[in-house]
Amino acid sequence: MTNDELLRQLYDLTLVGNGPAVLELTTTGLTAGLGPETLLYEALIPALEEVGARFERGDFFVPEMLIAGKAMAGALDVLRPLLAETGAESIGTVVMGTVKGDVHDIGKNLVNIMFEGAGFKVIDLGVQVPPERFVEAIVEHRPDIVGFSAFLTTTMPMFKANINALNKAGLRDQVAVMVGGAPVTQEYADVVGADGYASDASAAVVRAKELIAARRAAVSA
Ligand code: B1M
Repeated sequence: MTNDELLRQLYDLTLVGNGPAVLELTTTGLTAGLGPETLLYEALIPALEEVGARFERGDFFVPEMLIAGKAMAGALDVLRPLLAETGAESIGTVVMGTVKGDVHDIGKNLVNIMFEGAGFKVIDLGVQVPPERFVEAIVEHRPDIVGFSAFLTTTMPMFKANINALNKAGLRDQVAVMVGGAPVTQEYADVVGADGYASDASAAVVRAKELIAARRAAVSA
């Protein structure tokens, strides 16, 4: 099988949510010398995008989305140590969570993996995280950044609710707020008063480093 055929098969099998075969093909791809990023960005993520498109058209329903998501999550478990390979000292701490009312976590987990790979310490609060839980975690861990993920237009307003909770707790100026998730835009991030936005996991690392550098420069000025 050529690499192109392998990627095509991985895409097709993720699309139909064949978890065991996705796992096997991910391992085969790595053995054949394909990089973890290639498997992610040229097969796994495009397959989930197509799942979303089919769901919107009414060709797929929630169970199909669920099994495709599970297949992708299984592959991520295999790719995680390779994507997060780093000997670097911690360059900052990030508290991350998917906002209240939202159970999507694949995108958040991928951002966490890339953060860890870049040398951040990540405290993952999981999904459906209420504002008060973010507040508690900030008090406990004193992170440089708190990251909110939202994947539904109906849960994006939780960004504002979370920021209000930080303001109320007197924590807003102690932490940089980053937001992201499929329906989120830079414009929306600006409207809710977030400090940073990124459209994908790699961009999230770049933006997080910029935010930390800016905060440290402000402190030492
Ligand atoms: Co849902 N779902 N889902 N779903 N699902 C979407 C998000 C949807 C776009 C599908 C569609 O209609 N095209 C749609 C939302 C529409 C909208 O609001 N605009 C949708 C819907 C409607 C729903 C339900 C309401 C369906 C229903 O029940 N009728 C329901 C909601 C449940 C809830 O949360 N309350 C639901 C449920 C589910 C499943 C549970 C079945 C499953 C989730 C499994 C899981 O996550 N464990 C699921 C799935 C799999 C999807 C799709 C198909 C794939 C999501 C995914 O993992 N993408 C999705 C369609 C799509 O996204 N195209 C869809 C791959 C992932 C790598 O990308 O999540 O964008 P992404 O993450 C990126 C960036 O967003 C960014 O970096 C990540 C990595 O590059 N990023 C950040 C993320 N967080 C960041 C934080 C940052 C910075 C960047 O800083 C802090």
